[in-house]
Amino acid sequence: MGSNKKTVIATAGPSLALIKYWGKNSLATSEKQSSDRKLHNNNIPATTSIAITLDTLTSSVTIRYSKSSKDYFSLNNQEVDFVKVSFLQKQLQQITQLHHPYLKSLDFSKIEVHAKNNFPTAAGLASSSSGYAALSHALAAFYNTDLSSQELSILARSGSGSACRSVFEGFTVWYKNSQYAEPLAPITHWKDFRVIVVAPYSEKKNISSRDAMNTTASSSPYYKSWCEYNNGLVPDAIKAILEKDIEKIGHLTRLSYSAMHAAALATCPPILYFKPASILLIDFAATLRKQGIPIWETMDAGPQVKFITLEPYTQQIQTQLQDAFSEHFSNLWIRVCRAGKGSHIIDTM
Ligand code: 2P0
Repeated sequence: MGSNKKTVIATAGPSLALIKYWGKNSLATSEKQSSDRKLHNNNIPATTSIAITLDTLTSSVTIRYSKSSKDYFSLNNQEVDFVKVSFLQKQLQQITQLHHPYLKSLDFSKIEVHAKNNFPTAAGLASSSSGYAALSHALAAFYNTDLSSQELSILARSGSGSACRSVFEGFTVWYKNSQYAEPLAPITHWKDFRVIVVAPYSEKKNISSRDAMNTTASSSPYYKSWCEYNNGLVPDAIKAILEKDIEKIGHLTRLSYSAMHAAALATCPPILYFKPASILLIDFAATLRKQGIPIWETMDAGPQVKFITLEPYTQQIQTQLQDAFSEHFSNLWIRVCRAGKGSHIIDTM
C-alpha cells in the first residue's frame, strides 16, 4: 500500500427509489454466520429496491489530514459527531483485512472530513444515500484501499442502506438480503427519462428512516404484506426499465410508494410523512395524467414529492407547477434531474 493521499474529494448523487427499500432483515437469523456476515450485518434489506442515481443534486466530501490534534467532521459547515466517520473507518479496516489481507493496517491519523450537499439535508431527498456513498468513496481513496465497486457498495450500505445504490450510475437494483447493490442499466440506456424533484418544505424530518422502518416492522399489521407485495413488483419493474416503458414503471412506482406509506401509517403511533402540499402535488400529477401527460409521483421518508416523466414534458409540467403552486408555496424548490453517475473521485492532491 502506498502512502495516504493528502486530500481527496469525492462526490455522489442521491439514489431515488422507484421500488422502495423499507424494512431490515438480519442475516444472522436466517444464515450461518461467517465472520464476514458478522461484520456486515446492518442495513440488510427486507425488500428489493430499484432506483435511479440522480444528477444535479450532489453530495461532496473532502478528506485531509487534520491541522489540529483531533478528528473533525463537518456537514454543511456545521461540526457534527465524528462517530459516523469513525464507524466507516472501522468497516473499511474490516473489509480490507477480509478481502485484501496483503494490505497493511490503515493509518488512522487524525483527519478532517467536510461534507456538503447542494440540496436540503435530511428532508426526505435521500441526502444520506449520496452523503454516505461520497464519504465511503472518499475514505477508500484516501487510504489507498483500491476497493472494488461491490466492496464500496458494502461499505456505503453499512453507513446508510440506500447509499449502496448511489455507488453505481443510472438504474440500480438492490436485492433483498443482499449486502450490496448492482447496476441495472447505465445512464445512456434511457436518455429522456427525467425526475422532477419538488420540495415544498425544507425542514428536517421528525423521524429518521431507520426508526420509522423499525417501527413499521415491529408494529404495522401490514408489514409482512408490504414486503411480499413490494417484492412481487420487482420482475415487472426491471422489465419496464429495460424496455423503457414509462407507463409501466410509472404505475409500479406509484404502487410501491403508496403501499410503503400505507404500512407506515398503520403503525402505532402512526408514521405520517404527508403534509398538505404533498397531497396537492399528488392530485396535480393525477390531473395531468388525465390530460395525457406521462407523470407519476413517488414519496420517501418526508413530505417532498418526486415526479417521474419524459424530457419532452418537463417544461410543460414546470409551467403548470408554477401556475398551480406559486401563490401558496412561494419557496417551491424544483430541480429537473437525469440519471447521473455513480460515486466518484473528483480530485486528489
Ligand atoms: C429507499 N428510503 O429505498 C427508501 C424509500 C426512504 C423511503 O432508503 O436506515 O437512509 O440508513 O438504511 O437508506 C431511506 O433510508 O435508511 C430510504 P438506513 P436510509 O430509498
